[in-house]
Amino acid sequence: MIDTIAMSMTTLPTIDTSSDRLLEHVRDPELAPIVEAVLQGRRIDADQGMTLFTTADIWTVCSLANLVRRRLNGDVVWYNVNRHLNYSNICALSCKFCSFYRKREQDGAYEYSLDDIRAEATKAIEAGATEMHIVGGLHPWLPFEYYVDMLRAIRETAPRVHIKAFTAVEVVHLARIAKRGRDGAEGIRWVIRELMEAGLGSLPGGGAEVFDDRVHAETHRGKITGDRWLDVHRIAHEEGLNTNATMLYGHVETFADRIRHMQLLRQEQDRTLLEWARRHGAQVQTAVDHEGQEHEAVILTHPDTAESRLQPLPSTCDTGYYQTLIPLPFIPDDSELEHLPGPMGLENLRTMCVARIMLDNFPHVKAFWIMQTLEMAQFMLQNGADDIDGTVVWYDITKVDGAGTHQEVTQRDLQRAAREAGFHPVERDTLYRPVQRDGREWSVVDDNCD
Ligand code: V47
Repeated sequence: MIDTIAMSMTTLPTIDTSSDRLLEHVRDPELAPIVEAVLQGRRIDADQGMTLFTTADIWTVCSLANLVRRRLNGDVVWYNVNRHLNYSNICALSCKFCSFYRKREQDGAYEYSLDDIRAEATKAIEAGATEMHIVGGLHPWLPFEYYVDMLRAIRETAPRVHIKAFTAVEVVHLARIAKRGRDGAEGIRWVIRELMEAGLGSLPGGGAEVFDDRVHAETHRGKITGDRWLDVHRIAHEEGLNTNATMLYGHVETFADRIRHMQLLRQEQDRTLLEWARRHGAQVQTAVDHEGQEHEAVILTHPDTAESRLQPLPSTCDTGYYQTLIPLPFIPDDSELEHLPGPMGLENLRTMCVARIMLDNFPHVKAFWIMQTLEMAQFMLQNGADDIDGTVVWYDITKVDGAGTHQEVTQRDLQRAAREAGFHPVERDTLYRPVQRDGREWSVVDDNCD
């Protein structure tokens, strides 16, 4: 098997992913129907997803992911100029995979004051950032007003910077501390509206972990369950916010759990796209899946090619949807699950590929370079991913290979990484609109939302 993989690696660049010639290179016969389905733009099911995880013919899996990636994003690699801000690591939860959280009395516990936050917003402007990505622990004592004031302070200091903030679990926590109910949808909706009023522009994808009750009980008991996470994002979409989704893999979950996670996200996105299509009078067709079951699918016609197939939404502003999936490899260091090995390179690559193939209705899949390393992210760009996140600067949640919290790359590094991988780098804003830049000055090319 090792020989086969080594051989395939040398032949990879010659595989023509744009036609049925891909079929000629398939070494595992079980993959043939999957290749046919993907070539024809048909959706694959859970069993087929499992085959992608278990086949020895990983290079066919890579080629398929590349095919889907190129259909959706051509030869573009998206990146942004952003700042991650982790406002506090004090957390009421003790998730076993997490090395970030501290209890208040513990060494290293911190929380940002509003002045600290203003200072971060000023630094973001000085660096020409278009986005601040803000998440933190579930702080037991900070009042709801702290979060609203945080957004307002950023809005005042850096009015043009998009605020992507608060994972679903933080949103539920805010509903609790604002005494808007523990679990009701109305409390969540109220919180999201208040935060939007104060400047919130989108929700990041964090905290999804793996949507499975066994994994929940074993690694992050006490955190919201997968159902609740999906509810929060559904409400955010209804309120017009775009969101992302993560999948934290490589710990105690199984391949089947990963596939189920992807299926749930795909199902949710279908629902959102359908809603959007109805609202916009887009074509909604009855499609037949591989088992002969009829279901409704949103068939959007590509404006340039007039080709009709399931398409991601254009970047409209009135309906929220999932923009990006970010597969996050579990990094064991300093966590309670430190005894686990964590996933390695090929496992990370394959998971990225399977995500790209399964989630045919997600416009983007991100190789978060902080967790994947920039070198591995380059390889992933050739195998499903179309985004590498941004310049980042400070990142507290995980550290790869002994890195400190200062983890920064320049725009030039990101552009070089994309070009070296054979792609055309395009700076984007948080909503994937291309950005034009002259040093610190920037503008959105197609700005029809503000
Ligand atoms: O929510 C925690 C995960 C997430 C570990 O939306 C860990 O664009 C690996 O959500 N090993 C935060 N992962 C990161 C995140 C994110 C990153 C980049 C872009 C976006 C986006 C979102 O990191 C947490 C948690 O799920 N995490 N501990 C760990 N030991």
